[in-house]
Amino acid sequence: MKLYYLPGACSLADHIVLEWIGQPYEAHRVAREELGSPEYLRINPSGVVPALQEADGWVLTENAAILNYLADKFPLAGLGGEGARGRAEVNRWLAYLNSDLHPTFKPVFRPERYIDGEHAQENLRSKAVDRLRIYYQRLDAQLHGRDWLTGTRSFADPYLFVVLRWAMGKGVDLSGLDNLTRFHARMQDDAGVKAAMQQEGL
Ligand SMILES: N[C@@H](CCC(=O)N[C@@H](CS)C(=O)NCC(=O)O)C(=O)O
Repeated sequence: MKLYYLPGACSLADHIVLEWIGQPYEAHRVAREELGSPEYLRINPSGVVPALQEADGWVLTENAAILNYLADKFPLAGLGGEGARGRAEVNRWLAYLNSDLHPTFKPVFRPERYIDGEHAQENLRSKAVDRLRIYYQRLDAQLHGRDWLTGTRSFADPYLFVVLRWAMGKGVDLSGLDNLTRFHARMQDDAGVKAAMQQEGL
């Protein structure tokens, strides 16, 4: 298995999951300028990371699909929740992270993709940063009395870790969200998280 990643991007969630699974894999760093190259577009026609390639050449894209696939392929790792409801709970939080919270970062990272003019871009960026706090408040409440989003470790947790790193890097107000702060510290201490981050040069 080969994971295509950009350092610190949402692909870090898959990277951590691969470390937690503990089976052989290759991590392939994609340079930002390679994302639009014909070679990489053959791997992921959207020109984004992550992509996961199997030894027979089959490629899977879309983070939510990759994380579910890894959980199904390696059930002993126990990252996909218990039974139908357990999996649904994991996917509930993954969907929240992947389809609500993550897209709100897009105008924070690249406001010029959405609006012209420096002032308008700053305004958009700052509104998105404010909006993000609302998402983190809900996540903080979910972590009340829990070490992991669904109570047991799952593939949703590394995704939360990734977007927490972004929030810290982009000045999202996380004050008072102590469950999130503790979660971030626990994850940073985790051997698999450390290994993935080290490989990505973070
Ligand atoms: N829908 C895709 C989105 C992936 C995505 O947004 N990847 C970002 C990194 S977190 C990316 O590669 N961005 C490069 C770019 O937009 O130029 C998924 O969930 O896998």
